[in-house]
Amino acid sequence: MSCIVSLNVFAQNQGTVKVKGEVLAPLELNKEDFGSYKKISVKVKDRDAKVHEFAGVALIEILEKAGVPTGSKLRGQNLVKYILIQAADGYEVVYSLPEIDPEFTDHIIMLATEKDGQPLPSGEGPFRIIAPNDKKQARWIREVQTIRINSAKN
Ligand SMILES: Nc1nc2c(c(=O)[nH]1)N[C@H]1C(S)=C(S)[C@@H](COP(=O)(O)O)O[C@H]1N2
Ligand SMILES: [Mo]
Repeated sequence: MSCIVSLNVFAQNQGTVKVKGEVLAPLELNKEDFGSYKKISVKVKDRDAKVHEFAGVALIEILEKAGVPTGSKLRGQNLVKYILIQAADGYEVVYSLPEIDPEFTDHIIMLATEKDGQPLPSGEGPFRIIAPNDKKQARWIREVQTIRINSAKN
């Protein structure tokens, strides 16, 4: 039993999130890499109807480090780009770039790594999107593996 538990902890620590697609610098990040990011937190009601404090980094900061056009560059052709987020179980959700860009909105979309001071548990983490301003939690995607920038232009 203790063996299974420690294997599970090991698997969690190995978790990475990939940033790819139409980015200048593809990234593969683990929790330690987020040490150089600004840590943010938010208290918000989860689906269990209880308020939890989630901590992590802003999705926009990750995309900026990957060279995705944000702020003043987010215009013209760049406005048909979108963020496709894919999870370990095959679940996928989309956000648009202006939805997460601070020049367009004050809404924060977080890539959370902690809940109530603890790493996110297996099945939820190690990375989970928290979008406090989405009243419905369907885009609070758990077990995030890949953040892909695509263009909707055809
Ligand atoms: N990886 C992953 N994240 C997911 C889902 C999923 O199926 N897989 N379901 C979504 C939907 S539709 C909802 S309503 C909530 C459900 O959260 P809950 O299972 O904690 O109630 O998670 C969202 N995040
Ligand atoms: Mo849902």
